[in-house]
Amino acid sequence: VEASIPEPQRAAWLKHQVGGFKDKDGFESEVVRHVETTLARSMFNCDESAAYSAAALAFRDRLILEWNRTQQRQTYADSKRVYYLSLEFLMGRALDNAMLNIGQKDVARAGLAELGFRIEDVIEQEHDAALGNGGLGRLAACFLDSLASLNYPAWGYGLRYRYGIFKQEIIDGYQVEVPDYWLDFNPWEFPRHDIAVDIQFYGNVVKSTDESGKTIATWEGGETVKAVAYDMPIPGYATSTTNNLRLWSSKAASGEFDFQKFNSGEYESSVADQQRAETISAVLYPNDNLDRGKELRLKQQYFWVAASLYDIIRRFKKSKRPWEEFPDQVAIQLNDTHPTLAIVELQRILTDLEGLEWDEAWNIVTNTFGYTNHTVLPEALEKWSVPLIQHLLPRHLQIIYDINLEFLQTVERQFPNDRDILGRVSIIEETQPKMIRMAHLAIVGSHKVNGVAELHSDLIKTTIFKDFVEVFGPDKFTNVTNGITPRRWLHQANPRLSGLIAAKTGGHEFLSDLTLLNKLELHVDDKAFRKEWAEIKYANKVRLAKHIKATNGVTVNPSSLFDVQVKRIHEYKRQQMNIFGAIHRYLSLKAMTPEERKKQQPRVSIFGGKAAPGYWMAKQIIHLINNVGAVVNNDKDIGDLLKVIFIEDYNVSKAEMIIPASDLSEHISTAGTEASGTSNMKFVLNGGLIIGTCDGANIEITREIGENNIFLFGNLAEDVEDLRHTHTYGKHTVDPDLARVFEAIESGTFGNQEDFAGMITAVREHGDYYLVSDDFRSYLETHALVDEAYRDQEGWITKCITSVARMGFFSSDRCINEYAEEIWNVEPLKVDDE
Ligand code: 4GP
Repeated sequence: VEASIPEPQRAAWLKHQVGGFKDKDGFESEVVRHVETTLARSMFNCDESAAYSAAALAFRDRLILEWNRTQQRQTYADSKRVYYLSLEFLMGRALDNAMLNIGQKDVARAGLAELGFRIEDVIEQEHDAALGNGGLGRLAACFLDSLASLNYPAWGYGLRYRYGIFKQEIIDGYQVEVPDYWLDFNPWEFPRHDIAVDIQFYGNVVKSTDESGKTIATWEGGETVKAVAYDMPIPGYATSTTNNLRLWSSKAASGEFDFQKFNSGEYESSVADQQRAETISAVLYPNDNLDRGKELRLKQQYFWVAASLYDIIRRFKKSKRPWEEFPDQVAIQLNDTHPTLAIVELQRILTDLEGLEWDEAWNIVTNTFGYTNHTVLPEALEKWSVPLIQHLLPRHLQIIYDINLEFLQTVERQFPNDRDILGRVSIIEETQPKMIRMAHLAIVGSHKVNGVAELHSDLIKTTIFKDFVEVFGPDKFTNVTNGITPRRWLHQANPRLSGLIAAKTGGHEFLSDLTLLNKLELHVDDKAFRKEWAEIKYANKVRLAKHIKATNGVTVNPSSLFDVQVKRIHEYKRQQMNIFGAIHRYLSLKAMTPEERKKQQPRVSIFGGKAAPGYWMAKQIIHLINNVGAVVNNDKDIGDLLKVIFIEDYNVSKAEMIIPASDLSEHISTAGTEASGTSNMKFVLNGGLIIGTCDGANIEITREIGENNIFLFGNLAEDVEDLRHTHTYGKHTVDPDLARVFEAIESGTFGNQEDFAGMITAVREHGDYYLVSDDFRSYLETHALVDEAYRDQEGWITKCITSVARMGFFSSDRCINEYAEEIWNVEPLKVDDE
């Protein structure tokens, strides 16, 4: 049915076109209108939460108009689009971001004040959209911001989880998980009940031959679930481009089957079917850097990928182009291997449903996809068991086998005398049961594979994907170093610093071209500038200290050195080494005379982060941090010299408060394990220094800012394997300082020693896989250097300003432009701003 309004009636549409508010008055009247109509309240019953809802709705209305115009413009231009497929989008709050990106925060501040509200309190009402675990999900959110800000025609595709990452509560020092039901009121999403796709599962494959003798495979039977689209507008910064994030929600497909059940009185089972369908998009799996092959997770992956491809193809077909032009119109980026089934699904659609020949189809597929790898940790590399795929997606399994056969035949021709390489590169792992190696499938089905920082991209080429470099040649593998959006991570999180930088660099242009930060270096000796710089850092620390007082009940001195490690809790990220270091500091302070103590640099050791609910060791680490805090923070001998704080429920909006308040942040993973890290970039951009290992993006940060401005320590990635080998087969003695820390824990200083036995055994008896003992000495020595450097406040401020000035490279805008040029081959769509 033609839904477009005929020409004669369009005048009426144009006459009544909605504009969205233009100024403070317009904003206020929108807020009042939403309070009084949409929310059915009034000035006699409008609290901060209602004010938030109404303000959000006023901004949403504006965004959706820009969103519509952007989509019309992109459809008209009919140029190539990018689709970013990610199972995680860790978006955080949207209101502040929308106000800043469209340049209306001052209008909103003034308008809300006239209506009786403080804008900061209103912003605080919003529930984080926490549809992700950590780095991978937050990267996807930064990418969406950059794609829109740079005017790329781009869509994100993900799942609309009813429950995002759990809320963390700390009870008696232990992590307790509480469900995060975030959809109570979400003004930022638009349900598109008209955009629904039926997704098939299970069933079986029937083969037949057509007149020409060609084999036809038909996937029959099984069950069907409906995918319904929910759209979230993504406003670009200082541009009218507003892109789309489309999230799929699962619903029962209303079919005769359910209806019959219902009619025959089987109410319960008809409801059960519905619940089973809705379960697919119910929860985000709470694992970071870990794969746990659960059937429901595989269902999520196929459900999301199939719905997204259906949508992408529908859009492509509107242009009536031949299939061979698909890769000229569509670039699909696979954020990790989670969406790898899209490769198989597209091949299935093209061959089984559209009737293309295998090779023709495969050519289209491989030219469409790009794959980003985010980790080399073996426990994070996805594998799905063949029987499970056979059961859930029988036709896809056949196609995977066909892809593998074709692939292995070419490898065999290439390396006729090397039998072993076939087993190593095969998509199928010959274990019991057989497993599908998703990374291998992603590599074979994509035209580019990238890592996320230089070291990481080198490592994937020389370790986990070495054989594929031999097979495909080195050009298929590339690096795109991660970046962060300076809009959220500087302008929004640290408005005063952003304002000061604007004053010194000639306006806020640096937010669109972060390399302009280099102008700051001219002012590094400017006294007034340095003073204000220091005042801003202090004010940010005061704000964090207030939060700590309110939530932990501990008074921390904002003049102390704030030493922060906030990220998912993981043995490879080595929070255990950090807390062992804090214990060592405590023991040293205790052993000092009061005179000696006076000479020490006061510190606040701040931790935050979630442990996956099933990750026992990570939970032990949280417990130890809290127990150490309970002892140290109440020790009269110690006072302000050391405080140990665990901030509950670390998330994006807490990060926006914590990061600007840090003096020193810890990025101390075992060398070679952290693919990039992105919070390292956020901390430096906010005028904090880093203590870190030669790992991930720390290396490139050092190159950019200079090695005098970072505290590096520890063993290098190239030595890790040998060290591990010595631990296992040679002599392994625990560092004496670390041994003293263990003694204190084992003597019960921090509560029941049995609670922490696992952490100690891992180092002392189980080979110290993460090299905590090997790096402990240089870690402590480097912390001593930090203390010394911090005592020279002027020198410290110089380091901070210089570092910020040199951070231009780490904008996600740079990163997205690299993807666009090297991988996607897409151009921005110019916007003539009215
Ligand atoms: C993370 C990596 O651990 C982190 O180093 C990187 O910065 C981030 O991806 C974005 O590229 N990986 C994951 C994961 O979150 O689950 O593999």
